[in-house]
Amino acid sequence: MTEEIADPSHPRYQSLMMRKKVSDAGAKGMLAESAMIAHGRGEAFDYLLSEQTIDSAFAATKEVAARLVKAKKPVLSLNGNAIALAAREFLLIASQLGCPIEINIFYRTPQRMGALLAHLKLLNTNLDLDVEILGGVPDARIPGLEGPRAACQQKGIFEADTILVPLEDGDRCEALIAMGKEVLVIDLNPLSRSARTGTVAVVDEVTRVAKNLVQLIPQKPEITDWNNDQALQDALNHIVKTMSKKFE
Ligand code: PTJ
Repeated sequence: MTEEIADPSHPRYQSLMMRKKVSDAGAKGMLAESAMIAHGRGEAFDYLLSEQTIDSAFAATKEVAARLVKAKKPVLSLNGNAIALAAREFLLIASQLGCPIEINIFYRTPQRMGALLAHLKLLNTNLDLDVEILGGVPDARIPGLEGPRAACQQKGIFEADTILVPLEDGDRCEALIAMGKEVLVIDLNPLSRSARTGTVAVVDEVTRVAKNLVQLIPQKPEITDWNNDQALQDALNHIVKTMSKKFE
């Protein structure tokens, strides 16, 4: 039986709609089996952040926009969950930057790659955009990683100087940093290895970040002397402050 979605006045409407997006993408064969669990982990952190873009996350998003605009060869590396939740916004961002999107998934199967490529290509056409979608024909490997998750494309991730990686796994984030790249992370968990390893980590929900980037990129913000540890500490402080208020 299909689960009914509450009406828009429901206090958890946005959250329920996001779950539906993940569940629909799963039914189309786009996602890993553990995708909903990963989403649930994100939801838990989002609850602790009061489901909002906190000030330090907005500053981090602005920094990401600045670094993407300044990059010589940027690429957006998208996994299943990021495509399920914010494919439209990421296509708009890639189009603004004139850069490719590379589908790069942790649990790589030909079926999933086919479903994700078809989804992005159809949306690209429907939005009347001309974004290059890579990932289907891997011809390079990320050094230091074993198995299919090392697979990438030469003219995409391999040669990029700056990579946006929403929901990246810690090993791959470290491997990309070891290749000398600027790695721009989106992850609701401020304690994750990716958030701590990335050049800039945005501790915010991927859909909100993508929408903010669409607004910020045309403004061409300036790069700052970014302190990632300070931004992660701000997110943790926010969580502690919000939680202690609940018990006052
Ligand atoms: O690459 P794929 O498509 O094969 O998918 C792999 C998943 C996402 C299943 C895999 O990477 C995984 O299991 O991820 P983890 O280890 O559960 O990590 C997911 C991270 O993303 C966690 O730190 C979550 O807090 C965070 N996260 C989940 N949903 C969101 C999110 N961050 C931002 N926005 C979200 N909507």
